[in-house]
Amino acid sequence: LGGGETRVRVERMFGLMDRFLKSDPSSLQKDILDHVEYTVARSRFSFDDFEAYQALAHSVRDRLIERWHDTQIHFKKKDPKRIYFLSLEFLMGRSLSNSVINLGIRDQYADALKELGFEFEVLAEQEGDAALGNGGLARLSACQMDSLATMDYPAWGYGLRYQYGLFRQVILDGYQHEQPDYWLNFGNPWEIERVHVTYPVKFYGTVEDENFNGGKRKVWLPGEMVEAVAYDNPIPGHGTRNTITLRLWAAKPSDQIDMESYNTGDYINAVVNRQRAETISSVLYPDDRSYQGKELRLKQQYFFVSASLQDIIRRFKDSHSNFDDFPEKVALQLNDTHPSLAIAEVMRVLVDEEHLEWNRAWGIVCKIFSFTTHTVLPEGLEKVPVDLLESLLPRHLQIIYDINFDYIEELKKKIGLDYDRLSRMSIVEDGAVKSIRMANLAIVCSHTVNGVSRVHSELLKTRVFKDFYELWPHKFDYKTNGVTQRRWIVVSNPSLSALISKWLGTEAWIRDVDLLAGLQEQAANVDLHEEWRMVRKVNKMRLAEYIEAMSGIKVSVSAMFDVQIKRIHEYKRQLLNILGIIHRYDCIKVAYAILILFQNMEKSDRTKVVPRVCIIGGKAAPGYEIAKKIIKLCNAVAEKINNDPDVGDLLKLVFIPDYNVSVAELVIPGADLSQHISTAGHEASGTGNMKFLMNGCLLLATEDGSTVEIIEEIGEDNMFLFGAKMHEVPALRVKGPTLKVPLQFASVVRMVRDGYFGFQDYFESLCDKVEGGNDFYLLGYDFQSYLEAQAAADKAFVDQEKWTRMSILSTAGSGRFSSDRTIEEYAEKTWGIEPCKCPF
Ligand code: F58
Repeated sequence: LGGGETRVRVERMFGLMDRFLKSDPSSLQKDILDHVEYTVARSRFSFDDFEAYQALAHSVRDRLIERWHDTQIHFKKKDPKRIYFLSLEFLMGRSLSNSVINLGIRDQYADALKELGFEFEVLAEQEGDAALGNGGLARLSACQMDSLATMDYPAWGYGLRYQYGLFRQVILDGYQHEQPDYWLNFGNPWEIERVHVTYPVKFYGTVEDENFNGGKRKVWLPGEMVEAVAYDNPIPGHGTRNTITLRLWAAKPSDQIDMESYNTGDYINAVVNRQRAETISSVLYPDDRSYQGKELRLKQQYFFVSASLQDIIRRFKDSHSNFDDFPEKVALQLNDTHPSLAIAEVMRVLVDEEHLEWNRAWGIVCKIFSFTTHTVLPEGLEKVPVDLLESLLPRHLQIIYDINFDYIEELKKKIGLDYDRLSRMSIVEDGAVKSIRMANLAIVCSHTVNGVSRVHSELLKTRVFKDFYELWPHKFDYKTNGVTQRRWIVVSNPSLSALISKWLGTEAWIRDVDLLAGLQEQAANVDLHEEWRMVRKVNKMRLAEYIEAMSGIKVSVSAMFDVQIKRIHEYKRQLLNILGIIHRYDCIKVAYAILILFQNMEKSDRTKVVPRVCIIGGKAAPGYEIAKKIIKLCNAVAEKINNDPDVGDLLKLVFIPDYNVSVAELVIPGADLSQHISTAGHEASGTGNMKFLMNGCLLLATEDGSTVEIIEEIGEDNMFLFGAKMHEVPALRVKGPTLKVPLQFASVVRMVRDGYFGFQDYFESLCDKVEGGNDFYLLGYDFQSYLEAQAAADKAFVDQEKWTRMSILSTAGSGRFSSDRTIEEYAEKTWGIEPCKCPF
């Protein structure tokens, strides 16, 4: 406390405030109604569901802010080493249910709302998704934030507040169309705009030499300046008061530039130019395959990196004056290569602005960065054209060249003058277009290079980054991905969650997911079986209602719900799934023909067909033609099958449009079988498989990515495996055109080629991709074993007791795939941080 006057003021403030907001029903009701009246500005006697949602969200936000303040004060007081998680993408989905569950006040809110005449679930449906990311990498970041908060780690997430998130997918005549996702249209109650937390970010210009302390130093004279404004999103932990920050930056015009134009009278142009600044954070790039050297994308990367580092360094300098302590207090995690300009930026700040000597700055940089890569595809590795970097960030290019020079000199000492290898390992690529290899930069400057599953790490070590592994084996590690059971069981599958707690006799598994293993002992218990099936049926009914509302297709809940939901990629092989469905359809048709011919049910296989509802969902990158054709084929096949009276309930195919986090929350609990069928050696990890597993869905899968580790946990008897193994794939590709392909494969592809599903010309190139020696992803080769795995799934499904046991064992074996485990490994092995629990 300061002087007497301050003391009086503080005492008065304490006297006025309740320590914490209360959470009994009438306090909650009062809060909600106050927000209706004063925040939403509607009469408390007349407001609709959406307005009720807004008021509810604001009342939850108040409680979040309270905890968030306490946490930040606590972190500040304790000053622990912090982890700063830099990611260009976060796929958060909805916040309401997750927040009230983590805060432990969901039931109180539900009761309070009931008395006001509202259903919590109905209001929760009003919320749109925050979709600031493309796919797996982005959703992983969101899961990891939940775990960081729950496990009390002193963590900050940093990213970009895109005005348009991932495009909305609209299906017209079976084709994908993209529409902008203006998710901020109706306001966003989950963020807090920090108008005073702003930093200038510089671009373009020139670098000059300036006299300094008897020597020279570099000075960057920027040509453009933009302001970064912070938007804080509190992330509550479960069962703890700790609430951490996801800080997203929005670009605003800077007042420091363009004043000249105002003064010279070019008012209109000055205003128009200012709007250019905002485009930096306007839109998320929707391509999750390859990196295109686009200037705006590079601007986005630097914008968020520069603002985040100014913030991080400012926080460090608040309580430290010596940069040698920086690695004791700061760990910087690079989520893929997108934020790797941070390396050059830290060097620039330390050398040019803080005037540290180069080698001292370099010593610090080498201790603070860790890097995780999420892909095995060489086209996923970013390369930034030197020309582009030179114009946008001239000083950073110099720094990268200097880093590269020192590093190559050291490398020569270690490996000699092996010029091929030196050139492969160089940060600078001398090709037709001279470029900076961002992955090489990240590897050289990070103390740890992580893969996202064991086999991914092996691929990195033996193929993608082989040269680096041989040089620095100690840098390479992996942390198998995980997902948060809070969102993927507790929020999205409340009935299963209650059932698990009942049978385990505790809710402790929500924070300690290894306890799920306790279900193994009960896997044969008939009472559990009955309740388990009941829960699954209710979830299937919920999904069936959604399907009917969305597509008009009625599906039977006694059929097997077979799901493949993920981004559309050739390597993920949705096409294999569709061709398998065509084969199934053909078999049903043949069985029907026999039935008609012989008028004899016995002779026909029709009675043996296990009814299926096949569900496919996912977005294709807007420029990815083949992926778009796969979506169209799915819809064309669906049209044919669903309207064929010979088929009836035996087979339905549904394409779920606009797949996103909320849709996943609905679909996953209702799935019996889910497909993870990438060509072996292509999926770095996969995390969808983990979500399905937690929900007791059986997996039909190839031995790829994290599936290999799932097999070790639950055993291959509890899933349906097929396909070429990773080590076989290269040789199979070499054999290419001479590979023997089953007749059934040729026959289903022929049906597509011959126009059985229409659009003959349009599908031709799709068929060409899997025939005539072009079958890079080995659909033809794997087709036979795929059908066999499908047949095994059918057989198991008929035996409901067996199926239920497998389902229980899936959930029971899912403990290892929690992001809590992943984060603990990162914290201990990579970041060197410890929990810092808020005591209140
Ligand atoms: C995904 N990668 C992986 N984007 O495909 C998936 O196996 C993994 O489970 C997930 O990350 C989380 O680790 C992903 O979403 C990319 O890998 C981008 C590809 C294009 C260049 C930048 C990375």
